[in-house]
Amino acid sequence: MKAQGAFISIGLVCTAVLAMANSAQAASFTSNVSYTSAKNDVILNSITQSGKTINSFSYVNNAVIQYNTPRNATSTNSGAASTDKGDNATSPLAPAEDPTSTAVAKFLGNNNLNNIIDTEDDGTFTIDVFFDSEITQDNLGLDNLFFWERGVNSDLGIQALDSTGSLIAGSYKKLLRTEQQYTGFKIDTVEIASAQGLGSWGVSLNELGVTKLSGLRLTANASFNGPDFKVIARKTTPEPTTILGLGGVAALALLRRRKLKSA
Ligand SMILES: [Ca+2]
Ligand SMILES: [Ca+2]
Ligand SMILES: [Ca+2]
Ligand SMILES: [Ca+2]
Repeated sequence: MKAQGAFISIGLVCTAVLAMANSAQAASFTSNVSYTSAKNDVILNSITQSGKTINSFSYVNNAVIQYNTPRNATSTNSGAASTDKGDNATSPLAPAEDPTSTAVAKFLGNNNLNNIIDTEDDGTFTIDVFFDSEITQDNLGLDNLFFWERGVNSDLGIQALDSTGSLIAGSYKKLLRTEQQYTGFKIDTVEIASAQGLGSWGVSLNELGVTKLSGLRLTANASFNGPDFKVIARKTTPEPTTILGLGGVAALALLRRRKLKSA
């Protein structure tokens, strides 16, 4: 009787997983962080989405600034993308108003959500970023790309880059401020005087119409309201069908052992 119940619930889990895999539009996600204050390090430990928690990520490890509105010497709030951090947060380098490509990669390439790229409201940039491993489509039904945006008030353009660094045609998507989800916590960085809510977007490769990517072209112009962002990818794991298959075999073996015991 017990064994039968267990078998039924395993069946339900499998059905739910398949149903999730088939839904093209991914759901919202929860950022699980170590958080002490808006000005300190905000460390992303894991992400929970559709009841699954993932903690294996691919980080940005290379960036190429194609264009970044130059700074105007007479205004401190000029230029576009700059490196920024929580007022009391650690960072790989000191924040810079006119950062190098290396600095951009370093501020994006860790799990500290208080190390970000801040963009002036009317700035324009085109920055290519690359992940430390290739991101490929799987059928877990989870998003592949996770973005955060300080202020929940800006847009960000993204387009997939292949392994040679070339744009993948047709994969552009504009992430809208109105589609951000509030994470439930705020950050206060060097660039701003008081804490702002941190928003998030989850994006699947499906949504970009690609099966794999090595990086992203990130863009904004004056109408995007200066995105202040972080991007981290979910590390692609082995074929989920294999995992499900092995899980099924293990469950059957367990049932058989229980039956033998009770017999
Ligand atoms: Ca700035
Ligand atoms: Ca913003
Ligand atoms: Ca501040
Ligand atoms: Ca901004």
